[in-house]
Amino acid sequence: MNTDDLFAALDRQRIETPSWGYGNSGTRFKTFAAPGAARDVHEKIEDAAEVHRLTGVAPSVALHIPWDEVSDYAELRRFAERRGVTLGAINPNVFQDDEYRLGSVTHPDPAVREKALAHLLECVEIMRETGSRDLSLWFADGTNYAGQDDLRARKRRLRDALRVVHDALPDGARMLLEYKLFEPAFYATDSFDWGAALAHCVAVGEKAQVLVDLGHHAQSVNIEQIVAFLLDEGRLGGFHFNARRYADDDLIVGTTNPFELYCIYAELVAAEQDADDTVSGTARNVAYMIDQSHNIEPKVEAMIQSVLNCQEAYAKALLIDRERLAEAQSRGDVLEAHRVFTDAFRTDVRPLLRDWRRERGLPEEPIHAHRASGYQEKVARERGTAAAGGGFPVKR
Ligand code: PSV
Ligand code: MN
Repeated sequence: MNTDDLFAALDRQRIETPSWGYGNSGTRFKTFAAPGAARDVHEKIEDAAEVHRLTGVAPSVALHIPWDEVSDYAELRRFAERRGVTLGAINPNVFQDDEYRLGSVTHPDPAVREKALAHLLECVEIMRETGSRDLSLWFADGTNYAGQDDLRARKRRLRDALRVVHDALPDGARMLLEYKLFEPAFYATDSFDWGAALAHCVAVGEKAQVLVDLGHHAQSVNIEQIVAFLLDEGRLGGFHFNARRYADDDLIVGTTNPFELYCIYAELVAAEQDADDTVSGTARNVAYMIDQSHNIEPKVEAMIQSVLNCQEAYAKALLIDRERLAEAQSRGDVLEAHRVFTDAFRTDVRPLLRDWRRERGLPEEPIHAHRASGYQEKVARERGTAAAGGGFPVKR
């Protein structure tokens, strides 16, 4: 790919950041209070705008409802737009209320299912006001013990709810169904893997697509193959980027396994260039989102780093010599194909990205620029240190 095409592709790249990555968050052991951490949705949007100002590729911020609940979403939208960002995916929350102890839309009690469904539909209404295209659905629903509930009944309850939500979506909107192997349910999670999520999406309709969260698989699962499969089916809707070493660690994307991130982007780039319109159209419409919680690291800097890691992985994937790769593959030349594929991964794209940024009036080194800007010190001064929750009950 020549530099012009490469830069044009980099211009099109978008990475959405999550409102919840800017506030205090923690583990079940402790939430540390970070000076300057965003205390409400307005401050989260300001932080997201700062990440976009420095990187140029993070123009939207995802909301989690009710964490980011406001009385006037149209006003929130204007607030965001005045700061140069838009409101992105709406993430309903059907996992925090006491009623959801045995599940939300798959709960054995129809009254609880109705409550959960009402919240999902409320989020569809919010999408209309925020101008959001995507509803990201994640269900903590599941069981902890064999025999606890009827697995097929739970599958059907989930399907019924998804169908209602699907049919309520405005034109042009989508619902993205996330899956997760385990946690918080430890015996059986109702939306447990990509295949089940795909089956639900195909059954409920065209506006339903699968969302891949990098932290939601068993160890050593080949995520890029899942990505390739879903793209080819026209059903890959979005990503939740993060890094994991053990489970759903929600660390900074591209840190523990940069090669995996590269392989994923390699599939996405290949699909973008596919001759089949459904495949290329699907690839071009993927919602790239970060889903991380920053527990010990400075939050805005962590988000900038995350965005840059995605940008680097994408730039490398764009550099793959596709012709040479196809040639080697068709000759059955195993190692030449692997070399061509990994050559791009080994390329240092940082000088190229510095050029791309300079040409666009962005700081060549966004992390340095952020550190030099005094933003962190300013928000620490203005916002102070918000009290943070404690995790487990304190031992006496
Ligand atoms: C669940 O682990 C998840 O990945 C879902 O996307 C949630 O909405 C998000 O994390 C934040 O809790
Ligand atoms: Mn997620």
